[in-house]
Amino acid sequence: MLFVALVLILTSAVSAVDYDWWQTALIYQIYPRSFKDSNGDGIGDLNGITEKLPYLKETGVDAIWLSPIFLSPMYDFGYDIADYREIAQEYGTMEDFHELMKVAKKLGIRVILDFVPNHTSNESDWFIRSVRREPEFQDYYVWADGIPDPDRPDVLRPPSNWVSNFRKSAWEFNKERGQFYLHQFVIGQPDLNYREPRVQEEMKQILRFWLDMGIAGFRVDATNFLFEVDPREFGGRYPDEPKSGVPGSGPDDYEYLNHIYTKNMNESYNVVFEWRDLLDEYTDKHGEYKIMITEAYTEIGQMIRYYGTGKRNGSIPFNFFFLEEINNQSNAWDIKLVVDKWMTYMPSGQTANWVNGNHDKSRLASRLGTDRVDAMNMLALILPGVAITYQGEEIGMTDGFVSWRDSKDPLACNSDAANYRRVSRDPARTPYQWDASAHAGFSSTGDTWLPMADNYRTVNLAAQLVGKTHYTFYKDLAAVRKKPATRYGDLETRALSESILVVTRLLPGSPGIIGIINLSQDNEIVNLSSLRLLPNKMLVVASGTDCLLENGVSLSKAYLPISAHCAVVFETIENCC
Ligand SMILES: *[C@@H]1O[C@H](CO)[C@@H](O)[C@H](O)[C@H]1NC(C)=O
Ligand SMILES: *[C@@H]1O[C@H](CO)[C@@H](O)[C@H](O)[C@H]1NC(C)=O
Ligand SMILES: *[C@@H]1O[C@H](CO)[C@@H](O)[C@H](O)[C@H]1NC(C)=O
Ligand SMILES: *[C@@H]1O[C@H](CO)[C@@H](O)[C@H](O)[C@H]1NC(C)=O
Ligand SMILES: *[C@@H]1O[C@H](CO)[C@@H](O)[C@H](O)[C@H]1NC(C)=O
Ligand SMILES: *[C@@H]1O[C@H](CO)[C@@H](O)[C@H](O)[C@H]1NC(C)=O
Ligand SMILES: CC(=O)N[C@H]1CO[C@H](CO)[C@@H](O)[C@@H]1O
Repeated sequence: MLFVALVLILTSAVSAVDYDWWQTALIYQIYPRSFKDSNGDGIGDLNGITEKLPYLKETGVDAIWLSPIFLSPMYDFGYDIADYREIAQEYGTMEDFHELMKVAKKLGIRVILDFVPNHTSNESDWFIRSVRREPEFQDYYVWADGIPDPDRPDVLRPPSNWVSNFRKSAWEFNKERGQFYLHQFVIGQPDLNYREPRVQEEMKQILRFWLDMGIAGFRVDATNFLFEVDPREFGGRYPDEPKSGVPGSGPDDYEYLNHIYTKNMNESYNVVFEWRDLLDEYTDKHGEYKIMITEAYTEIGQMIRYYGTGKRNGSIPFNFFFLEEINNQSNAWDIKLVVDKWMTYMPSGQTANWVNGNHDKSRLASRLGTDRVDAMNMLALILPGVAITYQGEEIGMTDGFVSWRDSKDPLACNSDAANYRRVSRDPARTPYQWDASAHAGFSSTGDTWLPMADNYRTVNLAAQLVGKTHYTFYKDLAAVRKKPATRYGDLETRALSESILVVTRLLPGSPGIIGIINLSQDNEIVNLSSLRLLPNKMLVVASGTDCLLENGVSLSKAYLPISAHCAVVFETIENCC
């Protein structure tokens, strides 16, 4: 007896550090400005999020990732931070944040914060002191002298030809300091200088500040822009970038140049590895693994390096291939290749992740069509690893219409009335559609920061809580995700034809999980007899809006009628294998 008790104590001491949770986490991205407005100012806020946490728990979400909630002049809606340790007033107070943490903890929902290390706001105290050349802050930003114009010596040209992601020169002259500063994004977002050790130390202190409050980790913004080339390698000057030759691009366009000196510098990876080590200190202290997910839109070889090396642990780099390589015409073969691509390049033993949308991209239902929403949600939730849902994907929200006059996104506003719709991210950020009441239950005022999407009276959560809906399917998927085979089972993907995609997850000693998608217009019978390890009898456990099969129906693997546009998940009655 004593021995058993001792073993129990020892095992529970070991499992006290919850290392595993993140490897199969369902993470829900909240764009706070558009989630829920609790005080009637037309802008979402922290108390609104806290109010809706029980709904997220009910849905089956493990963690929420909050897009930036920090003090910011909001030129880029929080991705321009004035003070990393303060909450934006329009989102609430530090007390509100503590309350959110308290409620989340009680419900068992982990909280992940957005960390935006690539730049601060120009209203940051650091920037103001750097402009004044205060010794401690002098080199916090990337400053450089202008080049006198040979024709007009009184005019200074920018230090190099670099172009901002938001068009035009990436250099802005500051009169007071008499130098140019670098901004890879908007003018109000000066780039931090990671070659200054003080900056690196400061950023680590910020990570500690929030970790000490019990958050579960960070999503890190734009890690591939952290470093620029070291000017010391070029005689103290920043070198021009070569032209890319992209047709139709002009000198003001970001695509015009090949960004060999401002992107994907090797030093960026080391910084991420150091942050990983810092997070690991908290893993033991808090008895829970701290997650880090990094954003870098780049090619796969560069992305994969964020996972780490044999010697250093790294982060989970966002897998953006669902966003970039699947469209409304993709067939089963195409989708299989996109899934396999990540699984192929990912170093063995690492954790995959699947992303169907975010605040920068057209929404899933608009990008791929409403009839593919269930299919893509199913893939994200039954494939191995982390699944990330952008708010609204679970109910198939589409992009809203935002007129030129109502536009708020700097990408749109830097464009013009004729072209803004091509670049605007506002349509993917219209407020969450809770119900069919005025202002979709998002706010008590009609004066919301962005207009509601027109279809909110039909597409909303309240209308989908019961019956065969995107939401009930999503909820069933979230439940399937908790099963051992979905968490730990081996993965196989098969395209049985141009239109039938099959995903199997098999784990010895557990019932198998099988997801099937029919992308065609025609009804077909699927015969999975060739999957020999798969037990014969199976039950429907999640059935999408276009499926005729109901949950609980039992079928043989040799005869599975899958209707058009159906996404369906089965669980085998017997254990595999
Ligand atoms: C910050 O930049 C914006 C332009 O993006 C400008 O309007 C504003 O005056 C700047 N503020 C400071 C303090 O430099
Ligand atoms: C960057 O690192 C990679 C991989 O370690 C290496 O192959 C490459 O030469 C490095 N590039 C530079 C410019 O140092
Ligand atoms: C990487 O992390 C794992 C588990 O989190 C740990 O066991 C391992 O020692 C770490 N490796 C390095 C090189 O830090
Ligand atoms: C597919 O997407 C393209 C490009 O967004 C769009 O023009 C087309 O109408 C869409 N087709 C369908 C069938 O939705
Ligand atoms: C897929 O749906 C189409 C359209 O209803 C149907 O004809 C076809 O038989 C279905 N495929 C399978 C494998 O069930
Ligand atoms: C399914 O395929 C197997 C061979 O792979 C075949 O023996 C069986 O008859 C097929 N079943 C049906 C219902 O078509
Ligand atoms: C890749 C990228 O654009 N990352 C972020 C860096 O900062 C800008 C401006 O704040 C954000 O809009 C981006 O999301």
